[in-house]
Amino acid sequence: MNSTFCHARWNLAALAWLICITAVGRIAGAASEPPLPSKPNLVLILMDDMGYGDIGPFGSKLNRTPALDRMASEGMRLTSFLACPVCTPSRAQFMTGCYAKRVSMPGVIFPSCPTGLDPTEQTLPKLLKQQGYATLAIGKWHLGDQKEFLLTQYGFDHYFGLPYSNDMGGGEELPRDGVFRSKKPPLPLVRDLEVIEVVPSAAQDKLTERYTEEAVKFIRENKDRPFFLYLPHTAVHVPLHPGDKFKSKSANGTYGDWVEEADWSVGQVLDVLRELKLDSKTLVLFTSDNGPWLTQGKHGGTAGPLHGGKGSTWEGGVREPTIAWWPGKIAPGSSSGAMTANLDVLPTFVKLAGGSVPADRKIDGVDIWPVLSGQAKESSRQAHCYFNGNRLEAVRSGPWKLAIHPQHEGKPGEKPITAAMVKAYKPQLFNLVEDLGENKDVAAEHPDVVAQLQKLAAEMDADLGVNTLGPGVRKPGRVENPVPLLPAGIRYAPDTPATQPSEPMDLDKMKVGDVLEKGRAPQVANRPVSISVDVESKNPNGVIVAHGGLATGYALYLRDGKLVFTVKVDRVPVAITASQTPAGQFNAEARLAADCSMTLLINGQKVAEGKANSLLSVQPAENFCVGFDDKQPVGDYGEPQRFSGTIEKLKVSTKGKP
Ligand SMILES: [Ca+2]
Repeated sequence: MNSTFCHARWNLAALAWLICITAVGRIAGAASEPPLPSKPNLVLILMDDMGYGDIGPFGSKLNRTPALDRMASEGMRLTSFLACPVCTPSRAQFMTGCYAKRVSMPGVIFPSCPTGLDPTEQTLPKLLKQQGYATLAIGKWHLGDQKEFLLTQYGFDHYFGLPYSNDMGGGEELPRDGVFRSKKPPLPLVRDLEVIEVVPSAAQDKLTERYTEEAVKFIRENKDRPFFLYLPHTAVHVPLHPGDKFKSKSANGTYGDWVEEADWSVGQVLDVLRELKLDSKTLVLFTSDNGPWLTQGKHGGTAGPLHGGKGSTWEGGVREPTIAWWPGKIAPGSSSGAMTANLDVLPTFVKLAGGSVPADRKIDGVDIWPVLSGQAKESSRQAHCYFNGNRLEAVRSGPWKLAIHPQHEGKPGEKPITAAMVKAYKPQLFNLVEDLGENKDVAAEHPDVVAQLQKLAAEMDADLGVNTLGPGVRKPGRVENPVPLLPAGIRYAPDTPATQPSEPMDLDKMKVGDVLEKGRAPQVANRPVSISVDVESKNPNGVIVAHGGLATGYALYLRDGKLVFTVKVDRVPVAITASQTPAGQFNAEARLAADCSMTLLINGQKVAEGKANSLLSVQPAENFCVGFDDKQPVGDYGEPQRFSGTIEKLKVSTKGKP
């Protein structure tokens, strides 16, 4: 096929998309679909941080992946399977069939977090259990680490694994006095609801092998009944821990070693299915949760031909190396570029199991069995939304992807996106079929396509919100007093005590340009926060206090001569603005109360009020700054951002009133 023909063909495809966009275009010939074996076994193997270009079937020449090569030669490569930029939201989408924002799981959850996936959600394992499936999860969960949010609360009969990322633990060997003293609690290995071991660094080397043994054992034990195996590996997330048999064996360093061990693990699972003659009644889906962690250098993977990596809504951050395998049902050596996503796994698996998706709530994914079985060329889902946290950054339909917000690339040394960049941004349009690397913005050539995609973004705005939380967002689960997951009889004592958490802090010597680093800053997670300060500004714009950044934080500042207080949780800012702000010196007071109400006072008089979406769910990752914001902006500041004038008598309290 010559390139001119190829180009013409894709332009026709693009034209067809425009004609069809108002009709839901499923091409499946339902009448001719061959009958399915009743209740096939379902296996979902999920890698952590593996990139699009990290395995043989997706072009890797460095990592040897014979099991995945064979899996692809016996099954279907899905070349446009979309996940999320980071771990937690991706996992929420697999488990609920919904955009992570819809189920309030937009960002990464850290240990001892008070929130988790709402246990009343209709999850994939719950729906399969209703169809008589045995259900087991092995590996990384990352949808809440409190007992209320562990896996057996969501329809899994059993669970074995490290429930969050392998870089989130501290401490090494179990101390003799039973008290862990480290910056972070130790990594817990959990069976069902109990911590059965802690996982020091060396023990991580054995995780892939142990997970694999558990998986094979489960398949053998359930060979005579339908089962669902969810196997979200700890591999290949940094820190890298390949097993002894794989160390220093690959041509791609420690990262390649761990990819090759993961490939061995896939081979073990497929081999036991073949041995037990279950291959003809088992669908196995292999994929990853987000793109490669490019800032980790040689310890991160590669996105191959795609732009960007983990943390990004460029394709490299979200498009995953995906293979579907079911000998006899999925054509061997086949490939599909249909737009599919982790959202679609729940509807597809539940349908194959004989169930139906919940009718009492909105589910975003669709059944993609018509694509996997070769009955349809395209999915019946018209659009895909690329969220980064709670912010919608891009929308895709057919071959077209419209970026509506500046996108991080997830590369080392990248400069933060500023409010000025957001303001000046013009939407960029890419044809992903002609331009997989998203190199050429063709918005100017296709205003009609831009308008169609903007319409889809507007529809999503009315449902989940583009920057705010829309009416379609459901609440997360929440506990009052989160605790670290520890083995019985063990205590945890943080070795870096925070600055007095509940006392007013003596900050009144701080002046414009001063910074308190993260550990010394006011400890505000899940607490009310109040700021009082005397200010006199020479400019209509300027930051008074800023603490936090892209995801979580708060800021008090002047914008166009008016006092503004912003509280940002999970990337969604809520700002209240004083209608009038006096010239000369005045006292400004900003309060975020325990009930999430926000109040702004000038010289003791209330001048604005509102309601935040929640308290600050985690300690902000960036510094506490006076008179400027040193990194990612919390608020929508004007220019100049730096305060000019005097800032005096600053007080911050996390009790309520300063
Ligand atoms: Ca991940």
